[in-house]
Amino acid sequence: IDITANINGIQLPLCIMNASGVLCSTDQELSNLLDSHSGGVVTKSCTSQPRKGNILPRYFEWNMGSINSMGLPNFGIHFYLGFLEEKKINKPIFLSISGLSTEENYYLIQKANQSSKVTAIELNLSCPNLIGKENVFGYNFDKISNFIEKIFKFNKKPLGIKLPPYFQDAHIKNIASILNQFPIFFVTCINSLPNGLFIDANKESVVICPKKGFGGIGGPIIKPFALANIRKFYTYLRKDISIIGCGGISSGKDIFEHILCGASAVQIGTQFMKEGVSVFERLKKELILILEKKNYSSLNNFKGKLKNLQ
Ligand code: RRO
Repeated sequence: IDITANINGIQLPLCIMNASGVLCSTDQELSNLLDSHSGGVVTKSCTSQPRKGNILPRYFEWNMGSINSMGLPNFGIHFYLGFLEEKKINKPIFLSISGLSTEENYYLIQKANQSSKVTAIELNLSCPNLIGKENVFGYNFDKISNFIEKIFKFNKKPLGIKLPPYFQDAHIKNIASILNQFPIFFVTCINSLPNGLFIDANKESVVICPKKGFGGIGGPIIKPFALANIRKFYTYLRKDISIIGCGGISSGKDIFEHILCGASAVQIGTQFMKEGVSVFERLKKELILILEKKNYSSLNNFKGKLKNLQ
């Protein structure tokens, strides 16, 4: 059974990889990912300079989900490019970048273009947790088109965009029609649901410190929103823009559902945080079992083929 993935020409040995942000910040974490079954490695979103991020505690998980307000802690782009330079690379590398301004993003993309170790850029337009920069850029419909046009005046690397969840059909149509005008390789959807609030009723308190407890929600409870966004983008995007599904995956069945909606590969966030690098091999086995039962020999047998009633 073939469960490799093809992201618009980028070949992943397995259609399952990590989601940016989770256990992909340090030398040790990235080395562990390179050594794991993960089909690719995406790095923690980086900025031009190192950042400490928000005050602790800034991550909390419960049975149905997770909440985070990390605030983009990272060692800066030069650390990530330096790490890749030193390592033997055995799978596709996605460098996630998340500049705090358009100018910073142009700089980061330029730097990424200079590294032969970066397979593709994942441009994060969906960070929800920046203090003093509350806006999620992916919701700024007016500015996105101009911004992306400028990027493709100089960018030569395969580039994809990490999107926030959208909640209106018209918004997805609008973003898709903008993205369809550019040579984008893939979109990754979705980032965490912004500005959620989890509380501890016993303590009568929030559970994370920054921003009075508000943060991005991930994990099982966001799966329906991830599936909806993947499905709509699959119908509105050009067929040569691949979709990487992210959101609420903790089993092989969840991966099957993402692919049915149109994902070509998937990323694991909250469940990777809970389980560590062994998650990739477990999910691979669970997905293979499902395909065996259904007599499918590759993802293309069912990718995007979700049925409607009647
Ligand atoms: O670092 C974060 O707070 C963070 C980022 Br950049 C992001 O894209 N998504 C998220 O849930 N947290």
